[in-house]
Amino acid sequence: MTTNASVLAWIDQMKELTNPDTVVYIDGSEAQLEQLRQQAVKTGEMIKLNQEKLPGCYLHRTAVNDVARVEGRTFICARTKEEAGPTNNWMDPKEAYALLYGIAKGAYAGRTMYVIPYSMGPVGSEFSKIGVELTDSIYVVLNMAIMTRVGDAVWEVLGDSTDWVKGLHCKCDIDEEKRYICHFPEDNTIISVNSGYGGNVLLGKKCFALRIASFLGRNEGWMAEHMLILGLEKPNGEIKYIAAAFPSACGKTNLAMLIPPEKYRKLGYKVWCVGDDIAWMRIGEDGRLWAVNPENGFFGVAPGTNEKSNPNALHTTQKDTIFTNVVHNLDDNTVWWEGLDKNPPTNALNWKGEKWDPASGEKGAHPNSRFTAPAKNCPCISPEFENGKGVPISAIVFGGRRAKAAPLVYQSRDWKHGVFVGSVMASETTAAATGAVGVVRHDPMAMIPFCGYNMGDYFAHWLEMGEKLGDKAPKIFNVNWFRLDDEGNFMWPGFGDNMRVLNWILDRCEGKVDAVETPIGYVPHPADIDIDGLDVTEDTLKELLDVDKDVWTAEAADIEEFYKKFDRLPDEMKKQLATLKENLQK
Ligand code: GTP
Ligand code: SPV
Ligand code: MN
Repeated sequence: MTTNASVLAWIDQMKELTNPDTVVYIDGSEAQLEQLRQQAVKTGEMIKLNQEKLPGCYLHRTAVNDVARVEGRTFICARTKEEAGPTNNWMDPKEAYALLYGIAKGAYAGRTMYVIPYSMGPVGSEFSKIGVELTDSIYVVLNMAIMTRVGDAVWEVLGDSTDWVKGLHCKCDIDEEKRYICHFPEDNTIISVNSGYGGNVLLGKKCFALRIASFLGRNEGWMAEHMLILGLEKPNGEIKYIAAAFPSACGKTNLAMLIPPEKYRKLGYKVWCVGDDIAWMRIGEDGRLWAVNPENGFFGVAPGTNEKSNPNALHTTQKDTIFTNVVHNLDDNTVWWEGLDKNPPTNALNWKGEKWDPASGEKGAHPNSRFTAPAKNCPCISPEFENGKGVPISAIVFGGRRAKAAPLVYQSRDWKHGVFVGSVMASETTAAATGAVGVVRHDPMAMIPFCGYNMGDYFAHWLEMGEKLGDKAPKIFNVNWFRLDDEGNFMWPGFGDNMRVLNWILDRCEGKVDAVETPIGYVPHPADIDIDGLDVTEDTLKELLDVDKDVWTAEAADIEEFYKKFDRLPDEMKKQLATLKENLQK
């Protein structure tokens, strides 16, 4: 419990509003969490899985209409529409409070209010931040207890400070028409109603650690980014750190937990996972950029995760994990999803809880089904994971899902050009958000759904960070694992073999290899990407690295169109676009 006056006053106000039967403070103890698990099993909110095969694991199904983030119903309620900017939905804060308090009124009647004190980043670290989430969902409590650091230790660190983020979540009736995910950056407040799905309701994650934190970062001179953080250990024991931003369901978790190809493993290469989704980065005393993963677990995409693609993730989910919207194998009370193996269970329920026949051709798991697993389960979790100072970043990598256009990898000419490269990212949409899948959309820095303020100002903030970092700035790259051939097959094997591209990236950072200058930046000499032992021919590699002038001329026109949206586009970005167009005409 806490004696913090600002917290207690707010909880009183929210009690008055939501009218719960009881209030339970989450203390972080295993005993309390276990009691909640039992309660959730009793009510059917969770299914206890085979405890011999999957100790501590549970299955949860969301409502059928509530399976992904709802970007159309996510709002940045800054004081003015201009502050929210052209890429965010905006609602006037007064109106938003009135609307959402109206929906939340009496929403906890007959229910329990759970009070979750949580820390983003190690508890008590200088760079960590505290939030309090109120929820009427045990599923949310149990997920937050995996994804963040929860419990009494957080109250102790908070003391009587008013520097914390308020989060109110009400399940209500999971009514799509009344679903709102609202952020009030000027008030450090988040309100989420009528959803029970991850990114909409685990308020520490996208709502706080990206939308609110990006706003705080801009004001305080640091960055909150949709990035994985990995450490690449070389045979001599040296570890270099890379941060990479890919849009949702575009390969962050997979890259973060990469297992190098056998040949590299034998040489002594190893990848350490610091984070798989979010990076908070600030300039350290040494002038370099340091990154912390504010989370404590992984909320990962289940489909496609298997012993070959991501054995580390699979291993991570073998205990103390909550699975959401996957297949329930009734034969042995375990779980399954598309791409796990070639033996779908025949006696099984699909993600909706209906009897499912794998021969029907229908998917059993939802494409955005997820696992929530503790970071400490991960076999390759970095020894620096709990280090609140973070790790120094050598390279920043942007990437998306592009069938054509973007080459396997290229390097920006400098930081400013790198900001441009990030700003013109485009990627095919995925099942992580509701709406059409496979449509190419612009997604600067993979932050389109997560930037908590005007994105023109966000670009300016990136430019400013570069000014401050000077020659200590990480080098900026772009990758694309998803290029397709004319038959629609991936041209690059991806997954563990992405290590071959990371090697080139670090070689470039260390000035070890030359590159080919193209209109869009530096591309590798084909000989510098190791394809030894791969099914990739030299011709394919050349094609993967090809920068087609016609395609990029069309791309430049498209960027110009996209940029028109921005009311506060820094001049530097316009200059960069002009340079690209010039380069393409040479
Ligand atoms: P969020 O959690 O939504 O932010 O997603 P993420 O960026 O962490 O994506 P994740 O690593 O979970 O990958 C999403 C999907 O892309 C999975 O189905 C993967 O199997 C697939 N994928 C990941 N890496 C590669 C790759 O290198 N090549 C190919 N072809 N597919 C990949
Ligand atoms: C994403 O969609 O980018 C995720 C999952 O990482 S969610 O928590 O739903 O945002
Ligand atoms: Mn994500």
